[in-house]
Amino acid sequence: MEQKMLDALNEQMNFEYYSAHIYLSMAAYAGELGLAGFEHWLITQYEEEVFHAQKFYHHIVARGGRAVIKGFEDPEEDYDSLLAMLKTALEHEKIVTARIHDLVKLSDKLNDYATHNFLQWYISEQVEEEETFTDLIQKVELVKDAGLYILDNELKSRTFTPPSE
Ligand code: OFO
Repeated sequence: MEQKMLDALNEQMNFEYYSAHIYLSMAAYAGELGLAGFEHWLITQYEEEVFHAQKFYHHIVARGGRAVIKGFEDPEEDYDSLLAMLKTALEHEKIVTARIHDLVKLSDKLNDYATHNFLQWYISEQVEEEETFTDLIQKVELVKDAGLYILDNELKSRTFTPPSE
């Protein structure tokens, strides 16, 4: 494999591990909010990202390359809200999609058909990743409105009873 392709694949492998850390940090944030379901869901997302990274690792090794493990910057710890956190996740996935597309372009340019073929899985996966977060954001927004509706109805029943004196 050409060095340029190998470097780019290594970079993406490490970026996938970085994604894993971001989602684990998001899981911890959700857990702190008392949202055990979101925490669980995000830990599952963390596991998926580790899987994505490992697929890169195996492709690099299978092609005779050396997987180079790097560190990455600290993920964010806090968010303004659950919704803000999910929107950050969606933006992150859009970055990943663009990065995968750049890798595909590079594999085309270098006539690296094996890598081109390998990357097809990630193209489909990124469609799913963006769809998943878009759906979740929509659901949280709907539920939030429903919660407001319930609270609004509850407030309608407030009465004032003047103190008897
Ligand atoms: Fe690996 O797809 Fe999300 O980041």
